[in-house]
Amino acid sequence: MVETTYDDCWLRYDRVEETLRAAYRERLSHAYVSEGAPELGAVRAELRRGLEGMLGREPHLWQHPPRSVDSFLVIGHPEEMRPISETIDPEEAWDLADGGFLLRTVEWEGQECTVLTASSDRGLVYGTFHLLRLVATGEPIDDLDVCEEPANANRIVNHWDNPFRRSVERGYAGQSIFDWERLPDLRERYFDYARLLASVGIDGIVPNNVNTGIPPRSTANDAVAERAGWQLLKRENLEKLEALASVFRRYGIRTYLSINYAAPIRLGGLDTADPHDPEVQQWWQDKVDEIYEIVPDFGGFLVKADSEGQPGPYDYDRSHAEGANVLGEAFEGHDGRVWWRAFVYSEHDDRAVQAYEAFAHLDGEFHEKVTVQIKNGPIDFQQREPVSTLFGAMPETDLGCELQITGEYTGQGVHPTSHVPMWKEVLGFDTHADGEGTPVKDVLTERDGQGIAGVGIVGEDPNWTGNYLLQSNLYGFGRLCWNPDLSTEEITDEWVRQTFGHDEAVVDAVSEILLDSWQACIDYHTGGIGLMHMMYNGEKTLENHYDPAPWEWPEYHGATADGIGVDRTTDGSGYAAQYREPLTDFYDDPETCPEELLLFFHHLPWEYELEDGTTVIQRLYDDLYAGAAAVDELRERWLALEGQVDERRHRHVAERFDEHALQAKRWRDTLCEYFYEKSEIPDEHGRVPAG
Ligand code: GCW
Repeated sequence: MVETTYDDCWLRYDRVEETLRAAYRERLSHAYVSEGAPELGAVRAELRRGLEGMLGREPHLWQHPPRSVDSFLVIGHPEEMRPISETIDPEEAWDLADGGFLLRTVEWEGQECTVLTASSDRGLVYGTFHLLRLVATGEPIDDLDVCEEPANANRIVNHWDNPFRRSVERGYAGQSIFDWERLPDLRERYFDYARLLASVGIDGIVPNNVNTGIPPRSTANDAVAERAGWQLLKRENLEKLEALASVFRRYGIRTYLSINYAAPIRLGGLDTADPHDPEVQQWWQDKVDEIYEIVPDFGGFLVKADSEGQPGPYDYDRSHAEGANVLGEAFEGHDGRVWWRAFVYSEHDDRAVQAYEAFAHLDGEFHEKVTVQIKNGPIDFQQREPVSTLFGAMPETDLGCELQITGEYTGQGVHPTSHVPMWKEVLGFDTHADGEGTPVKDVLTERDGQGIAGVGIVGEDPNWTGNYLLQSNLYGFGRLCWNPDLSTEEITDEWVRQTFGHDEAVVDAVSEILLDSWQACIDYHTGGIGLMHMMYNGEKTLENHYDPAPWEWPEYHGATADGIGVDRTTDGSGYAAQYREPLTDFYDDPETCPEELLLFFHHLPWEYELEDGTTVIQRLYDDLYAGAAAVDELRERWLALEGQVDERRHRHVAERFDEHALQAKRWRDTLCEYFYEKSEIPDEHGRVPAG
């Protein structure tokens, strides 16, 4: 297991400045840590590694309270050890939500103790990472009184990794890290990935693609079928899954599986997968029981059904609720559940309305073991979308939100686009589900069966995420799931300091690059006022989604000789009518509809005047130019860091910026020329070539 060629990301544990070191050593050189659960092994190992790196020596680990020192760290459950039971009210600690922890400086028998306690083993893991983060970011730890609980009960990464083949759908960081061929043999990399996830509070992992019949759109042959994701439900593969689960379990992370709805036929030999068929019901029940015999803390199933060629209940004229509930029932009596995706669309004039049409009327009909997992927007992880209407439409259903950590539409590992500000916007959006003041983040945190899922970003690349700067999206995803009230600036600052150190010039420059990257990405990909989905699709087997091609999907931008945008108002496709009032009125009227979403909701004349007097066409030109210019500026800021950031990382990111700057101009020019062709209205500033 010798593999040390990949990056530590934000867990670098670089030596802290000398002036601060003594104070940390005083508190952390001696640690009395509970034993027992595997998570506590992870706690001890992380303390050794982190403190050795940051303070220059490993802590001394004690089996009892050390009496010869002034100060020590103590980690364990409430009531478990005297320095904890005699200083912390056990109720306070036992009452914490799963994963929550208390970190407090107390005095005990004349000694100063830093106490970390939690109601669960994973809480102790999170608390340990929190403490190490305080040291890494240079925060004082002399007088701690921290009480943290995760806002979202479930914080899951969904890998779109194709087992055995090791390709990653929408992955831009190399092959899948999961080597199913070799499992149950374990790789050091699994442990390090688990550390990265746990350090930001992620508690679940789905290691295989939701497209379980990969490649879904090509002809299946036997060799392909043998290596497809649906095969993971076979006993021999469940044993491999348990090996993987044993690693993640150590860090408090539960393992799930994406499953294929036709598994009773493909694996069970039945002639139907109809959810009303008693044999099908029995098959799922037996399968779930079998999984729990092998993986005792199994998290559950993730299901893509009746979407993009995957089988589902529609094959039997059953609804999504009927389809999901047969699986939900199989989880009764087990501590796991079903995450049923609402990503469905078909031939229809406006794809945006479809998920709502398929799901909203089923509110209240889903089994209590089912969560409906909704993408943040109604289209598909675009650079900016309105927030999905479903979040405000299903109060009786456990809802989960699906975000994309990987950058399918935001530069594919080349452009360092931070998704954190986008996610903040989504989570803060007021659905009005329960009157004014019902933001998405509150809709997701009402019950234990809810939470946030993020489509994974890591691969075999030494930098994990295809671009060093994009590690910040994995970091930010976890931090926001844990606490959606953290600001983009706070999260960015934490990440930069742990990843690049504390040199203020570097911290400022890297932070500014990340903070400005999303707006730039929107501007050069869309023109900033609500257009989207103008990318190239390419050959059916090699969907590119990276290059500009506005002519490929005209229905998404609606450009004609008379204007641009798509009428999704109540009188148009009706998407706006799916919101709660007053949102419907707000979006229906172009005067109140926010400019950044204007052309998503309205088809407007090219010379429609915006608030500042600019016309729609001129604004598109201007924003496309501004976006490409902003990328040049981001690139300059990065280049200026030469010599201040280590050569390897500097060069790697600089190379990607070269490509980024070119690609932003390609988008700008392609879209400008296309809009000119349609509108025949020249750019006031003469930048767009006429014809
Ligand atoms: O965004 C689209 C992607 C597909 C993906 C699908 C989904 C996993 O282009 O690659 O398939 O969404 O979310 O199911």
